[in-house]
Amino acid sequence: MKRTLVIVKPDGVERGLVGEILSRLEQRQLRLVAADLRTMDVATAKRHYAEHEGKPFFDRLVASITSAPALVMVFEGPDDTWRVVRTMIGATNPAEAAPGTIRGDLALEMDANLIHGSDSADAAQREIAIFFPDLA
Ligand code: IDP
Ligand code: MG
Repeated sequence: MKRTLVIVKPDGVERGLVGEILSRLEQRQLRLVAADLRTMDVATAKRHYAEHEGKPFFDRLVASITSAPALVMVFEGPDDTWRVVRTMIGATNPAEAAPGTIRGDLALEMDANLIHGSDSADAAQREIAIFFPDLA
């Protein structure tokens, strides 16, 4: 799987970090193949985060990702591009994310960790199909 889904979440868009995040991914030589600034509806957010349904943070997560525009993108690179992007994003909890990663350099809180990246080849395929059915 050479493609992966990346979302600059509403907190990243609000903070004006779209340029910084895009720039890091592009400088890594990942290629932007689709992008859409959209306010996600609740049904789409629940579908996207289906694996987390029932967890204590689920409702807050859905509320947050649907609260304002997010930049939904597809990036393309070598095999397992999802893994390259995940490494660049850093740990889910920004307080524990390594320096040099997007979260480790730009975020501090779990509820405002800026960015989503698919966490497997299957997830990449599934998530791209949700947001960009024409690419699937
Ligand atoms: P990921 O974004 O690094 O893939 P996931 O475990 O898939 O992390 O969780 C999705 C999102 O849900 C996280 O990015 C974060 O915003 C939120 N989240 C995950 N775990 C927690 C938690 O324990 N408390 C609060 N929010 C969480
Ligand atoms: Mg995840």
